[in-house]
Amino acid sequence: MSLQIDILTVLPELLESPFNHSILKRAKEKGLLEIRVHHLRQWAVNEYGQVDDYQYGGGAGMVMMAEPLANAIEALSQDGPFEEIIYLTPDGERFDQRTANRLSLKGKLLLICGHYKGIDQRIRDKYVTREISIGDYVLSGGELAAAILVDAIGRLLPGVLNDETSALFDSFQDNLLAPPVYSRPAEWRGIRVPEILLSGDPRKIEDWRHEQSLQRTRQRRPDLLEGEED
Ligand code: 6GU
Repeated sequence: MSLQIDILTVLPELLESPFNHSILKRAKEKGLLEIRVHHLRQWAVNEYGQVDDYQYGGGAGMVMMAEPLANAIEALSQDGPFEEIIYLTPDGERFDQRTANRLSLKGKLLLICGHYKGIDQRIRDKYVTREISIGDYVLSGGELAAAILVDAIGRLLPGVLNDETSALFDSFQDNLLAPPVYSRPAEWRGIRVPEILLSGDPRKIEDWRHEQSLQRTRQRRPDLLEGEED
């Protein structure tokens, strides 16, 4: 199983480097993940490279025009249809681990990065299958949000993570935050690592970690436990 992600943007420079490091770099090298960034200007309607225009009804801010987006979507669909066409926008559904898990099971995705006042509503109605926001704040464009989606989804692809980095131990994978972690030395500036972690007793350690996770989640994110606390 591998995943191809096409990204449509007016700022391809912003997406040049985020996928060339660490886990995502390895995913690409292993052939599990392919990312293709496309400049929307290739599908501009005139020789000036125009892809945006004033909005009907008046008001400040430009709108990304329907025609370049439609041409881009249709051209990029030539070598096989997209399973999801995702528009990144602050008025989309909030991105979470569950959505990341689901999208990691797909084979071909298109991400459309919005800019200015967003994209012409007719493109949303005709092509977009899903609208996603990464949180309740406004970014100046969808590119950084797209990078976050690709990272969260790409690391979940089977074969990307090894046992040590396994997603099974992530915060959120079981609706709990991760427990605290420690490395050497056992005593640093007079502060000791919790003794249980030095005990060598895997069951006790697992219980302790689970308890710490629960405690952290109750304190910081009680919303995650709603309807789950036993
Ligand atoms: Cl996906 N785009 C923009 N422009 N702002 C955001 C967002 C997306 N998610 C949260 N804020």
